[in-house]
Amino acid sequence: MMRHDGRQGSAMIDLFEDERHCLPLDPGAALLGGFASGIAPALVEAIDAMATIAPFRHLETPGGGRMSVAMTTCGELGWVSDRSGYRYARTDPLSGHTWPAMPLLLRDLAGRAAEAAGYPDFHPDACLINRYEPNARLSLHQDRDEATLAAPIVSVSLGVSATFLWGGHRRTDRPRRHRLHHGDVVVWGGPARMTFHGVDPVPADTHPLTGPYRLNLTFRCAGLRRA
Ligand code: MD3
Ligand code: FE
Repeated sequence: MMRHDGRQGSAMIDLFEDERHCLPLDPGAALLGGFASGIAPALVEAIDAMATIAPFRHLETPGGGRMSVAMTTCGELGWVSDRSGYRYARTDPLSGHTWPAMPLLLRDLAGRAAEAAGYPDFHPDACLINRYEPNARLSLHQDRDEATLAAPIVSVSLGVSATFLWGGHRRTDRPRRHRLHHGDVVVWGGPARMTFHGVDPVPADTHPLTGPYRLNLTFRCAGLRRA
């Protein structure tokens, strides 16, 4: 298990024992290379099924633009936007119904990844699903609308590879870049939770499971949980 107190010791050695599979990106953040590869076909199938209930849509930005990334959600809370701003909502504004439930396969993956990165007891209530068509991008931002910033965010990449950017705690901190591939999982928590991050325009390419798309799942604790 990873530790996030920055202290040197034998636990820090453990963290490097399989560097290909658990690479610390920053204190609190870890890349689990290929962690989801084995279940990727089932994940893509689950996403397709959920998208028939809550279709992918290009959200409107508060400035009146249209996001190049198409999104949908599963879980109790979904991500919505309009001219008044972004927020989490219990129902899909397109249907008026609750979002599709988060399948056990997804919940279990998120819990196992968080645990492997040093965050046991991760119980997300929202899974945002991003779909990148060729040239779609996500500009540098922080994820700050979750009520529980103590919990990490777990991200799963599927399909076409993309270049992920992450900087520091200020927008102006020069971002570093790392290529994320099909099956890669990244966990961001603790001191890394408020890192500015984004995705460079996704290249025109095809993947056997997703065709022209890159899919990304982000698991979050968005709401205040009741005891
Ligand atoms: C670092 N998604 O949905 S995932 C998003 O690949 C989002 O679709 C990107 O940023 C994507 O908000 C990046 C990696 C990620 C997610 C959340 C983070 C990195 C993060 C939160 C804090 C710091
Ligand atoms: Fe984000």
